Amino acid sequence: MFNDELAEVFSELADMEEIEGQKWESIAYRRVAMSIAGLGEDIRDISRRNELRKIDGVGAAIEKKIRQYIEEGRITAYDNLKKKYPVDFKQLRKIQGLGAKKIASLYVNLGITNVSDLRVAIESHKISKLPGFGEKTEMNLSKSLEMSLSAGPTRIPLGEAYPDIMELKDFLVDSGLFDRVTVAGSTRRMKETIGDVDILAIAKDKSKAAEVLVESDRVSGTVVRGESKITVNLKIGITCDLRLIEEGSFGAALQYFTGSKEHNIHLRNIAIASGMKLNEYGLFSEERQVAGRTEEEIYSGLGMEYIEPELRENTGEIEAALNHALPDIVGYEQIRGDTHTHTVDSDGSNTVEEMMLRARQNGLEYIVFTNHSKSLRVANGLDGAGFRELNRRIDDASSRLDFPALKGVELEILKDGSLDLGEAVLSEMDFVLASLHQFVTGDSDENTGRVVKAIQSGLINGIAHPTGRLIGKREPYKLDMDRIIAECSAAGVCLEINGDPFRSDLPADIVRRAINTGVKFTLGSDAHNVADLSNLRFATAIARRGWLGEEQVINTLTLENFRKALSR
Ligand code: DGT
Ligand code: CA
Ligand code: CA
Ligand code: ZN
Repeated sequence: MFNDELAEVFSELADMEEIEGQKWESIAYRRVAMSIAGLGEDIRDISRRNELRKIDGVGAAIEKKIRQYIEEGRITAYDNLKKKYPVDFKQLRKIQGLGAKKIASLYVNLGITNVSDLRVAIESHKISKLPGFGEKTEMNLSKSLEMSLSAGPTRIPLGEAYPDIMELKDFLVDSGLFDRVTVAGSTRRMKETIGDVDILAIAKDKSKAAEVLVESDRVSGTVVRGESKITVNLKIGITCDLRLIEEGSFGAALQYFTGSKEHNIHLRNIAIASGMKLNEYGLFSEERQVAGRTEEEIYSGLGMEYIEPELRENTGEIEAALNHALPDIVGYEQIRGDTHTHTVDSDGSNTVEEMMLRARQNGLEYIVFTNHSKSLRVANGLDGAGFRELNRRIDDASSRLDFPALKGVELEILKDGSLDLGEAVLSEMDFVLASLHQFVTGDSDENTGRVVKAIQSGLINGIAHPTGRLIGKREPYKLDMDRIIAECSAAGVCLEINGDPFRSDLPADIVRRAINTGVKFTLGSDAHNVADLSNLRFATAIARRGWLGEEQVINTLTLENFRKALSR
């Protein structure tokens, strides 16, 4: 990782020296970039043995630069040139047909620093008018851009990145260099997947603050380091933008960089319609800033209610806020119990006791254990006798630890829609979630029929991860979700919102579709170990993004009322 990062710095140095007309420096840097990228060991170890000069292309001057990078994480010559060319070379170089010279010309003439600037310029046909480009080059660039974009930007499930993002934020806070650090963008909206991380901060000293981010061990290298925006690569495989903001416009910047883009565009049009102007620096009336310090000021300045970040997708929230009719969405701290958890007794890795202790630590008031049933062999599913034995241990642990634990099951829906365990043992369970894991076909009627039969059995409380999707791996099952929602509503069976980051199932748009049918929801982490009990937060985020109120979520109930709600 360190080698790649350093090699990239030398590649950019080569690009920039080429632009500067320093042909020999450029060739030398490119050669050394290649040899560093090809090293079989960490260059820092080579440096420790004092053997840098043995690397192909490394002379005294370059050795000095490598040492500076190892010791200070920067190279003076690079920083100086980067000030002149604040361009994302790495990203632009990937576009077929763009070399250093062309990238330089695009920057100098059109201010293009990254792929999205390039796209805008292509769409407005500015490229073809540049000397040395022409219409044919513009068309070719347009094609290569399409290609590189259709390879798909990498997005990762929020829950996969979340611990790293929180760690990064704490790192910045603990550095003492900032008066304020806030995560914005899709992470703040708690979107199921994120494309990059956006952090806003008020720095005590901008130049020091710009340096500190790369020191975090979550960071693998710098992409662009400017005056007030620093972009770095994170080890989890996406980039992070840190923007340094002035206090007087922090609220406006937070509003702007939280997005979504569609939400922002709609807000800006409302500002314009009332003779004002809205941007990342504030809300302005006749050039006078009327709001900017806080987000609340911005929304109230536009004559509307404050809108929670999770709702900011331009799907009706702005109209509702103008009418003071936003829903009162369920809060993260309102979830009292977790209704989907596994232990070592099927395919989990912690014991019932360990899971209970962590659930209590996380602030929960109860936990439901839902191990797999016998037909799910790969997950070591339990039969009736197995569950009876487990349930005795759950009762025993619950009274020993003085923490409420409910006996449940994640029950296989069999091929013909019947259930994997008999009525007798199910009647001893507090909570029954039914799941479709096996024999799923491409036939929607068949799949839906099995689920509906389970719903109508009168033996279950909820349908787990209803669509069956796995983000980045498996499309949702072919199912008639509207029929399933209607059947659940009629039978008093809950729909689960599963907080496993790769499931995020139901997705928020389907939750939103179901909110007025009377159906209830149950939120579960689907944790298979103690750490993943925190995934309940992501289930709650989906509920919020689906506009759910507290009263529509059964595990916001106190233990006593939750038990009452479970009568089957
Ligand atoms: P992501 O990163 O793809 O998961 O999604 P976001 O929403 O974090 O998008 P990102 O990182 O490109 O930009 C952060 C926010 O900045 C975005 O939510 C809204 C704002 N923003 C970015 N580009 C534009 C734009 O062209 N117009 C407006 N009005 N806002 C923008
Ligand atoms: Ca983002
Ligand atoms: Ca961003
Ligand atoms: Zn499960």
